[in-house]
Amino acid sequence: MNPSIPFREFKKVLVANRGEIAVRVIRALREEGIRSAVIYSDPDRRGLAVLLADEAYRIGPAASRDSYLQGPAIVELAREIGADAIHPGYGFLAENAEFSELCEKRGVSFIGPSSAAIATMGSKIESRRLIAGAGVPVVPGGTDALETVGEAVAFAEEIGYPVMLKATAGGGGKGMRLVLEPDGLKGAYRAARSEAGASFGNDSVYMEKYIERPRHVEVQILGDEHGKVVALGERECSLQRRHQKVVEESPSPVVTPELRREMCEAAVKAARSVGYTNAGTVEFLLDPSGEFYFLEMNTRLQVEHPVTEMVTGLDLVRAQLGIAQGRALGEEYEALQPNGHAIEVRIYAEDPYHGFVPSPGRIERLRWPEGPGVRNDAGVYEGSEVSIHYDPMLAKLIVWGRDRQQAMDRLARALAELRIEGIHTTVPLFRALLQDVDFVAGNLDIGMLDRKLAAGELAPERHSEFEDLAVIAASLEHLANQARASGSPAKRGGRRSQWRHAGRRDSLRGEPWS
Ligand code: MV4
Repeated sequence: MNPSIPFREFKKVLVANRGEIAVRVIRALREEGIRSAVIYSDPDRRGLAVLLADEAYRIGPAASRDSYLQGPAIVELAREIGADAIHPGYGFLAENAEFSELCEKRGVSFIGPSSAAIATMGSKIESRRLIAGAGVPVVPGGTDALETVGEAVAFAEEIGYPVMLKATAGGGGKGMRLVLEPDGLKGAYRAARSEAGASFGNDSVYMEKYIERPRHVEVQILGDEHGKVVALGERECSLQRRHQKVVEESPSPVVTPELRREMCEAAVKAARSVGYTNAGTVEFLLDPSGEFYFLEMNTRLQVEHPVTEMVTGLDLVRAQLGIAQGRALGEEYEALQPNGHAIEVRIYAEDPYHGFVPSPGRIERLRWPEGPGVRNDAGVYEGSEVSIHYDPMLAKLIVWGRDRQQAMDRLARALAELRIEGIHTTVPLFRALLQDVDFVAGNLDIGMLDRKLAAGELAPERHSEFEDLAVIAASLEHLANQARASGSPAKRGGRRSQWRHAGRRDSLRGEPWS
């Protein structure tokens, strides 16, 4: 321990988030013996996080900008209630350098990296420069903004088509344009600049060589305030729909121990280059030839952190709390090799077979899967109202197995147990994915899900043919009975269909509510 870094014991922490991640943090706080407080907006008053926290405070109406994004009000609330620290979760204020700075100024610990690290990683060209300088491979391309179309044309000639234009303030695909040929460059340059300006209030763009059919592989890192940085292995997040992750797993089906060592080393170098502390993720594109390139760094705890927890046995929120209190990372964080395999599916309140339209409403019936190797991180319960105001992710279902095959088998079993009624969810899509040869074989890339959906693959599993047969048989018998009844009044009402129960889903498939 570095004695110049004071140990700050947290007695109470304010969770500045909602849904499953607020619940996740509250659980860690209780395990650590730290009092939890949570903020909530009007529609979240009966949220699971409010039920589980020791204290809950209304922060405002539904709209995020009037509630969960009210940085100064949240910091003042933390002071009023005597919270030592704020955990921002992910989204909302988690990667807002101004907010983390305000926390520190007002004497409330921000459970995350320094505001300087957040700001540096928020600039794509600044982070590229710094990280390339640290000897980490970055996607080939520029590290300067392209001020004119002429500069863009000249640079594309230099690096060769196809190229990608990206917003320097970007991330998440906004202000990004793929340009396959010289013809498309001028239009794409203008479009990228105007979209970047509208999205980030900063219209500067730069250019990279386009990497074809890559995988998205990211490395979890932790840094303490004593200069130690560790990498906890990778997550494969290639199954995405329009930049929205859908399935994640660890380890990646294609990362060998040697590649893991290289990627982890690169991630540690990237984190060190900004003096990174707390939990973070270094994202890479892994091309089909096995080359990897730094893409960006996420300066927060990520949605998919549980797959890393399942294969390392660590508790990442506990680690975050320890780091923020000034503790040094112990030996348990070193030289980790993944134990077994974990897969996470994100359950969204969206209809995957109607363009993923949001599906708000009341969860009328809910049965979570349980049993060996199953973890469920949910923000809802039976009776919850799913509102349209926030991210539609309801829960994450995470399974662990000795190897990828057992994890897949457990995922199939868990999905068979799972029932959510009252709203549409992405659950049927996962059942279909488990029938997909490419998914099962781990043949993934970042465009795969969109291609398969566009091609009409991954259609919903048809319900059992037995059910159809039972319905047909029952109808025939009903008609026969009617015919008999009208022919001879003595028999009327005398017979009941033997098919009455056979058509019920529960008699065939174990469904409890038919
Ligand atoms: C790329 C790329 C291919 N080549 N850059 C998308 C989000 C943004 N943060 C970076 N993205 C990409 N950058 C080069 N030079 C492909 C993507 C990309 C992607 C990356 C990660 C995960 C999913 C993705 C889906 C589409 C495109």
